[in-house]
Amino acid sequence: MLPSSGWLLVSTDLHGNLEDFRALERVAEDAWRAGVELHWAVLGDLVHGPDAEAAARTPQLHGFPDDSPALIDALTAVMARHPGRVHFVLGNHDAGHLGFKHTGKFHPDEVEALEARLTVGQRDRLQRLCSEALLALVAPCGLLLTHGAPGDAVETLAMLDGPLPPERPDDARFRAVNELLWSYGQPGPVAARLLARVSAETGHELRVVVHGHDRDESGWFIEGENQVQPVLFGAPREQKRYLWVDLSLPVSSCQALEREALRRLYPLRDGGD
Ligand SMILES: [Mn+2]
Repeated sequence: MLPSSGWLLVSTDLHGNLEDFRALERVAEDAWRAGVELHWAVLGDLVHGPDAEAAARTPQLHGFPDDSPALIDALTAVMARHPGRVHFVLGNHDAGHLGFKHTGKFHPDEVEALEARLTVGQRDRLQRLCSEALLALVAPCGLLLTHGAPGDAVETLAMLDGPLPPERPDDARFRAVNELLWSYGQPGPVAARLLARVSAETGHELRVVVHGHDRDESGWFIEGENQVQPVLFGAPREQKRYLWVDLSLPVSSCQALEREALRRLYPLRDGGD
């Protein structure tokens, strides 16, 4: 649960992109230095970057080195410098390192491929990041923040609590956690039902799910009038976006969020946005 004052920086999938992480970190550090009460939500898929073939085939989208090991160190360091201000939400790629299904986007087994590159210290730090990660964050101004787009399987946020991965593959909690980690988007009415349930559970009127996991070359999309994604990974450099949200003002709609909170990670040179 985030506070109902201050500001919130929301960033989505990084997939080992250290340059994007450093750009976000500069935004956050500048704000903290200026005395802003800033929270930073990192919405998962920190690790697992492109292989050489993807970088060569689509350089605009994948032409960056896979700096996943350095990102593990960098996120750990910023969390230590600013206790309670940086919130890591687990992604399906990160979850592979906790014993969830291993992903195979850029390597046949990305969990094994990354762990083979890590020092003992980095392996420990990755374990700690993932085992202490959140599955969802609530902003009382009206946002539910997750990696994937949760739906009907997530009956309550409380049911997500407990050891990961869930032990019995047939139970409701297993379905809920995996739906939250792996879904690309929900039909509007499904997300509306979810938001209504979580609003009743938390006592805050939640209107929009902000998630990661997907990609879009325009750097931003709205689904079902109640789900949004600002995109970093999978958008060309000039379209990469993050959110900068005033936690004290109620969010009325996806469009209001777009108007008031959507920012480019690398501002255009002519100053236009
Ligand atoms: Mn993902």
